[in-house]
Amino acid sequence: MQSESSKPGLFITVEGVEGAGKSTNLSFIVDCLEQSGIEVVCTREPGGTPFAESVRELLLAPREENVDAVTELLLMFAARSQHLNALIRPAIAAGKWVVCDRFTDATYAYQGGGRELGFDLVAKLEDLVQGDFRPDRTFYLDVPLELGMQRVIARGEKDRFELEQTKFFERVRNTYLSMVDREPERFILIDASQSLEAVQSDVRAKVDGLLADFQNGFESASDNSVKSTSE
Ligand code: T5A
Repeated sequence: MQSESSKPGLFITVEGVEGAGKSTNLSFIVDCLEQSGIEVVCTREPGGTPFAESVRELLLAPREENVDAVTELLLMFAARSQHLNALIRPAIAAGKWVVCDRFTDATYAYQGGGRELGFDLVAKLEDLVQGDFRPDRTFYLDVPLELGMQRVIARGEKDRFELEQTKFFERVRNTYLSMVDREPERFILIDASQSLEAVQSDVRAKVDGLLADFQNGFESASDNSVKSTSE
């Protein structure tokens, strides 16, 4: 549809608790967009560039030493700053759509909610690192914790976050759901407890709607277009 155009691309994120099916559906979203002729950059957080992927390894490796919650929060944003400036912003400015597995909503949910650091500290770092850059649309894949964990366990070894207790993940999911409620214009809520076929049928319908909106002069939930053209 557009590449290297004068029009900036969109920033789409995919969120959910462990095992919600983010990675699986992210590939599906990318396929749907590419079939429509859109040039897509597919990425993830924490990570997305070689340096940020090294920070990801630091963050996810299970370890004996307890990792302080603020240390974890700062590392998430350190990786994000690199990712945003080296990959996401340039791609969007070049007219590509960036589809990202997790972004700052995950920090609100996991560090703000799960680790109980609260929203204010996360919001301060969000402003510092991102200015007013925000996702245009966010797919939130909602799944009951037990079902998500069953899928993770069936897949194999757990990372440092997946070793957390149920209470932690309850806070994470509740934080996500409260954000979905607060920003219905940005979040696209998907019932991810259904069969993969049913989930992808819902995702496909939402992507088609997004493409139609885009063709009819998409109204972004963020201010990225203004930013990326003015930078
Ligand atoms: N984190 C991240 C923070 O704390 N703060 C932050 O700011 C950020 C950015 C890594 C961790 O980092 C934390 C959160 C995370 O704990 P991650 O790499 O996104 O983040 O890791 P996970 O959430 O652990 O990703 P997973 O791979 O475990 O889950 P996905 O991507 O949601 O699930 P997916 O697609 O891999 O599917 C899991 C399995 O379920 C099957 C799939 O085939 C697969 O086997 N599946 C289904 N089966 C039946 N029905 C369906 N509908 C299915 N959908 C998928």
